[in-house]
Amino acid sequence: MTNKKVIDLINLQIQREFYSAYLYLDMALYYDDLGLEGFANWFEIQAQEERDHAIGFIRYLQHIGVKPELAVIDKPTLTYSDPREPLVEALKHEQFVTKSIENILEVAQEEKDHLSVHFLRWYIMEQGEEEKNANDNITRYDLTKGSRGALLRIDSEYKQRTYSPSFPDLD
Ligand code: OFO
Repeated sequence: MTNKKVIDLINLQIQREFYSAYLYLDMALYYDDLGLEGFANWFEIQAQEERDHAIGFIRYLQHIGVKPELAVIDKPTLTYSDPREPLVEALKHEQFVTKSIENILEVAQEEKDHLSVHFLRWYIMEQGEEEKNANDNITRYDLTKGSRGALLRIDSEYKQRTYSPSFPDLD
């Protein structure tokens, strides 16, 4: 059966996923301001995916008959001095989120909350992909070695990224 400790952690995770969306939207605004519309697009779509992750947790609580609790979302306060910095901060943030979800999974395992354990596996896999993407973004940026032309080529590629819903399956 589902368990109060797990439910509290999921409510906290809802807030963290919405904060992720807010953080990535802030990064999108930073890039847009620099004229790097492709990077802005990439992060705006990432923000949409993070919102989906929050909604995924909300739907799960509803699925088990629990009313989700929405908390205050902090204002993103990071400032950046060059276009590489948001990429590094995004990777650090994903590593933080991975640890947060792993913690929920571990508590669910300890509490023998098998339904939550099963549900959370989707998020563990998703985090693996998100950390890889964040790492790849840094690697690709570093390959430009300061060439504006190379940066603009990546930017136009990132402009092609399109949104596809990112929800766990509840059926
Ligand atoms: Fe919600 O996956 Fe990133 O943080």
